[in-house]
Amino acid sequence: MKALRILLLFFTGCGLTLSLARAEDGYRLWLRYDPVADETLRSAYTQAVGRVVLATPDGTESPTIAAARAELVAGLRGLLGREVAVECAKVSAPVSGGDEAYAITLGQGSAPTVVIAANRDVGALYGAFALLRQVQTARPVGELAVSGAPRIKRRMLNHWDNLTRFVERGQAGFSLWNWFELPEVIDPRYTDYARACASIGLNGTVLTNVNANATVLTEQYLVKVAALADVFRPYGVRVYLTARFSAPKEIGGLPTADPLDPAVQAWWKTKAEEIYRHVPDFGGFLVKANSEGQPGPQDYGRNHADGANLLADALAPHGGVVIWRAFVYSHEAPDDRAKQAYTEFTPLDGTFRANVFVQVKNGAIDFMPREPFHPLFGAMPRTPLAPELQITQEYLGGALQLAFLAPMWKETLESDTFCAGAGSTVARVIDGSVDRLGDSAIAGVSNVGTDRNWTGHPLAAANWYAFGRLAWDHTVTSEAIADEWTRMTFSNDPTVVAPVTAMLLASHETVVNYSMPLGLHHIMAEGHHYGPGPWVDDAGRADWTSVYYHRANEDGVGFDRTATGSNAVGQYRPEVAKVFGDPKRCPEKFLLWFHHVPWDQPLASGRPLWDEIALHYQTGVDAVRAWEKTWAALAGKVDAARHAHVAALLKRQEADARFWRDGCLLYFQTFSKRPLPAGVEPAEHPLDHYRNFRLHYVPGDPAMR
Ligand code: GCW
Repeated sequence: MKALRILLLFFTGCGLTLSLARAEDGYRLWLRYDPVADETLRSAYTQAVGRVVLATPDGTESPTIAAARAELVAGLRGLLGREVAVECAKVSAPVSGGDEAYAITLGQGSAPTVVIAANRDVGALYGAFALLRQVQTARPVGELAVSGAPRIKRRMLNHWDNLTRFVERGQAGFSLWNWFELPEVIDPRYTDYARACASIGLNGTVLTNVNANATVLTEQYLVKVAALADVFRPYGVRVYLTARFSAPKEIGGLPTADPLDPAVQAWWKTKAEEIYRHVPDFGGFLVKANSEGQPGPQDYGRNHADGANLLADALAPHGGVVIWRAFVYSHEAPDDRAKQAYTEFTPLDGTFRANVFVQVKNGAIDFMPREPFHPLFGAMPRTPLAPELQITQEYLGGALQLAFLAPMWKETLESDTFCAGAGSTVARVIDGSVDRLGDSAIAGVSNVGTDRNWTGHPLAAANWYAFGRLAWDHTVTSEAIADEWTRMTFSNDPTVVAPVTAMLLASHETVVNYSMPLGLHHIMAEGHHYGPGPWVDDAGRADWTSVYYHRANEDGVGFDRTATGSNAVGQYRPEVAKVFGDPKRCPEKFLLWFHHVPWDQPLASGRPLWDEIALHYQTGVDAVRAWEKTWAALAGKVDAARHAHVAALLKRQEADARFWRDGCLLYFQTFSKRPLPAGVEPAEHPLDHYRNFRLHYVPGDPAMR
């Protein structure tokens, strides 16, 4: 009753209709199109954008041109408060940069025409979003004339979405795909999803989980897949599916799924034909095989190339590709888990069909808060490698903690593999500029779900945005991405932009500090992966425990991956190996990844390792507390609903950061036997409190699938 009265007061105070219409719930993401606040700028835009022409070689209307027009009309209406005519025309000269490129030019005169030229209609769509972005981010009028072209051809989201609508490692509600209602019921949200993807240049989506269910390949489901593909097509987003390797047995009635069996080959060929009848521009298959219990070619004594080539041959006549994951490790293999993918895949280089990608996670373990780049990026010159990044924050606080991931992804992309001499960065390997293999791809494991704001944490949408922007152009800086996203999502007011971008840019390092600093990794709680678990020593298999990775004892902590240990450093090129392999030259952020270091070993600061570890945890906690203050000061500058939501989440993050700090330091202290250095707050509870704490029903935990 009291709440109702307060609500009513609120609505009468600021005008009922207005507040209802403008209630900000995050649904619009970065495509808000609210009026340009700066009057001078607004009238300058209004003058410069008299009308817009979408210029393509054939100059005709297509569903994609219609989508571009609709976006421009609605966007400019919102931003400028007027109707701007958008027409089609034939382009006079080709635009450099290929099929998806665009070039915007500004005309002169009393009703100046803005021309968005492109070689294909989808380029015009990307140009439309670019024009809107320039206006949304309050760029000077001259800067409306931008051009762009992607550096990577296939820019896709991977949805770890089950047909039950459970999203593995997803914390933003259920899967967007309402399989049961499809194909008849088309949720308008599918269109908004495609708009959001297209606005940041994404052109592919894998609808289903890599822990795959063959049912999606049945006729009953292909009709539903086709309905989604029809919605996404005008936005340039192609559909891909995960292929369960044992599908010929499970839904095909065959006694085997052996890739060398002619009946199995014929089954996949027929299945591919069926898929393409439903989805003529189907992108292809993503496959997790012989990994974490998934079936695969090794079940029949065959190798990964045999498996990938089986599917590649079925898809090739239709132009489809296979994206075969290198995320493999076996608990029967006694070797360091970090080495296993390299060991298994490098001998296969050159044996994959031309339409196969090998999809490689950014690091060799598994989306840890920080990993050195995966050595495979420097080791398969004859195979197109597609990086797999994780947008959803499986090990980075789920949808409850702020962790802006562009700096982490950039760190990997800018790492030098030295595979073809200095400057052979991961980014240049994967965009094809090192090995010139033709096709290129990049994937991000999606963080979206049915939450009204799509990503749960209002600031987590920045990661969806950042992934798309980097997939399009990996040279864009994290700062530029944070700046754009903040302006489009909240405001161009510099007193909002500066503090919000500062928070975003510091956030990944902050989460690393309070969870797994200095190269510590895989010390999270078991199963759901939320919160600390350095004590996990019994998880069914050694390589799922934490003690396997941190190796703490009374001498020190860290995994010796040098020549005296597992020699994982030997999988990097010598230029890299000699840096990672030398405890004096190894960047401290990777120190405990590669070295077992004595607790009293002085680090660069002159302080002993133990003190540095403790201070990193404290620094992480302190940073979150500082954000709480920064954010509180934004009250009134950020709409009330999102302000309150983020404030509440930061409160949770502060508590979670303390829990990480206290649990980990108490645990490691049992080995270091050293006191906390000055400035580090003592834990609130004894170690057993943290060790015995159980979280229940964590969203995204596969136990809930
Ligand atoms: O990180 C692990 C996750 C699994 C995931 C697996 C993978 C989809 O804990 O949930 O399964 O990686 O990437 O295959």
